[in-house]
Amino acid sequence: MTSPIRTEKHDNVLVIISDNPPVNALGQAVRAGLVAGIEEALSDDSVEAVIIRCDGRTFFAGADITEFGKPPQGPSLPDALDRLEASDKPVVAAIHGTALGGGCEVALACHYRVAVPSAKLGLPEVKLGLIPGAAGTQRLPRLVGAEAALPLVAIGNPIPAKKAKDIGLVDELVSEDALEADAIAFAKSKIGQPVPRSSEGNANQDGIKNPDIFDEFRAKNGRKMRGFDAPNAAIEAVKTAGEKSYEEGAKRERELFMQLMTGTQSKAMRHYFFAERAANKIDDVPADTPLIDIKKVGIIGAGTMGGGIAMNFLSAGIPVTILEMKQDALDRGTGVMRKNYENTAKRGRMTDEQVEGAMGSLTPTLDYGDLADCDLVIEAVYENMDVKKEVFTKLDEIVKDGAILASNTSYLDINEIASVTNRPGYVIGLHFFSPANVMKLLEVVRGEKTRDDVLATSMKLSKKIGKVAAVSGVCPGFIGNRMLSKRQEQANKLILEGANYWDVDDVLLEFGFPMGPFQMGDLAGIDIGWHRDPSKVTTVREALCAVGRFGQKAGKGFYDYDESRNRTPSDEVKQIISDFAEKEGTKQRDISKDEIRERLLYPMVNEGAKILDEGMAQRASDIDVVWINGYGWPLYTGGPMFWADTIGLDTVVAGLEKHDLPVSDYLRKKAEAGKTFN
Ligand code: 3H9
Repeated sequence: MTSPIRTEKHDNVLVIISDNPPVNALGQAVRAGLVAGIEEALSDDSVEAVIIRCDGRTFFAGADITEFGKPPQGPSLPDALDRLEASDKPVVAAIHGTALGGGCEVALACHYRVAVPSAKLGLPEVKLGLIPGAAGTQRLPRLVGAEAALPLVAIGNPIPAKKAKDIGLVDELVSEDALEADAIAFAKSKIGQPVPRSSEGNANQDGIKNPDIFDEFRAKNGRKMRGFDAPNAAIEAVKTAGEKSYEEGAKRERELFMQLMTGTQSKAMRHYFFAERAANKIDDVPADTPLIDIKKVGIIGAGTMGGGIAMNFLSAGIPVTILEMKQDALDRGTGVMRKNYENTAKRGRMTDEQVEGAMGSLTPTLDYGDLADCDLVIEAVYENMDVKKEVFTKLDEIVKDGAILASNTSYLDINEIASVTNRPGYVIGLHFFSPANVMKLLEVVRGEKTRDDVLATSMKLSKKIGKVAAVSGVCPGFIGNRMLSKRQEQANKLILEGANYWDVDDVLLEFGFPMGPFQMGDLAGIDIGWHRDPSKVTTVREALCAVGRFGQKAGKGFYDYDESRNRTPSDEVKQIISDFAEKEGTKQRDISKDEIRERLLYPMVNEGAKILDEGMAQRASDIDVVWINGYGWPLYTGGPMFWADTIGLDTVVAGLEKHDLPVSDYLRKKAEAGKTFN
């Protein structure tokens, strides 16, 4: 097998080049090649400096994740990096693309780092439930200080090259189209000087002078880190860098790394990494399907949903024409969009020019005719089949042939909507989640007649607008809401049978969801869809509305709220629920948190199994992607199907049976055969 690493000599500089597509992951052959390259440089007296760079789209994007969990094959990355750093000849990392994880660590072990301005550097290991190796946790703080290292190591978001230069992670920004030449010139300028080794740096003194920075960091980022094991381990490792020698710190890092690597969280998060990428692929649509060029998008409806959807495209540089029925609704909608953008700018995440650029690409209109030349039109109008059919009939007449017509419906039948058009092949569901400019998930609903190119274009487009897409077949509620309805059904039953509604919420919070169903109800407004007749009470929600408990906006719903929106359980509501249960003839009893958890979550897994059995989801991991990105299922459990695999499908079946809940044949068969979903 040929090595992915080759060397080229330019005068007295040896350039070590990796060519390991697609992302130059640091698999065994690459690590071995790097060590061989450095040995070549050291054994050749005519070589006075070394460059490490990559061919293709990026510098090393990290360790090869597919090797995780398999028996290790030497040289290990830490060993290879120690060999690099030990060189007395200056070694320069020449960075383009994304230097991530082990890739960033290669750069840290080099004596110098130069990068093109478009490059990004980061240590995303925590997103895989891990911490970076010794280079990340021990070398980085010694190079840039503990305070600058903490967010990189414990939160894991990459930073642009310019920021990396500002904190001292990159030494020089070089020309975008002359990386190698500039790196060689830089390396030559360092020949003859003593090499700086980041393992010997002492910038980590800030953490020693002010040990509070670690607790302050924890307090500031507590919400983001809640439930995750890796960030705390990462903070500990960075702290150790200030307290112990490099060797001792590296040893502690290894212990923490191995604990995480063998734990369930990292397994789940690595599952998710590949799940997200698999979800973008459609089994029966060839990867080379020609795509439809989407240069202009039309949105119908400038309400919260339509406006949020439009912002996704505008932010990605795609012009949008947005249609409303009345001028005041149009003005209100576009006003909200501008305000959202301006708030983003205030938080420093957008420049004023970018705000004006995005809003400048928006064309508000009251005239359907203005949608004629759009390549994709998405309707986000009222959820009613007759209204949707009317809209699609009109769109079919007006919008040019070959354009995609999409519905943002969250549960209606896409095939029925498509049937009123003369182009059912061009009709698709694009189900965004609210707030649509923030939530990552896009459920792409494939109708019976949806063409391959329409589907492939939608998947590609989803990536362009920063969404994570998963394909669903046509069924009520698609993947996400269909499973949610099973959880909600049990939540409603549980509180009638005597469970405290706050226990129901707390069980989900403890499991790792950001919110429980009754908190969510209060946030959204309990009166949504209420018939406004206080004398007609057929549900608990109607009983609450009848006494003005409309939710957070009224200061009371399921919970009572103070001015800071802190919630307290309400005796009045508990009484309303028990009165309602009595009226319905439901006997109340004490219900444990274990029962609550099992009855909320197992029916979702069972519904997921049915979705798979019916072919409504391509694969179990797509269901995980939907629930993690659209409904806040905790990432560190890997999603509902992976979680069910982890606890055992036989446990799920036994739990469902214990509570007299239905078990699908598909789930039962898998459990009996000792199989898993993923
Ligand atoms: C680490 O480094 C631990 C060390 O510190 C420990 C030291 C002891 N390995 O995302 P894309 C595949 S942990 C294997 O669609 P993009 C990916 O599955 C690692 N495979 O492209 C996909 O395959 P396919 C820390 C990998 O342009 C293909 O490459 N590093 C890896 O949208 C294209 O990927 C990270 O966590 C990998 N490391 O984004 C970075 N990375 O075509 C992880 C990618 O078969 N990677 N693949 O579906 C990324 O964030 C993105 O892939 C990247 C490119 C931004 C690089």
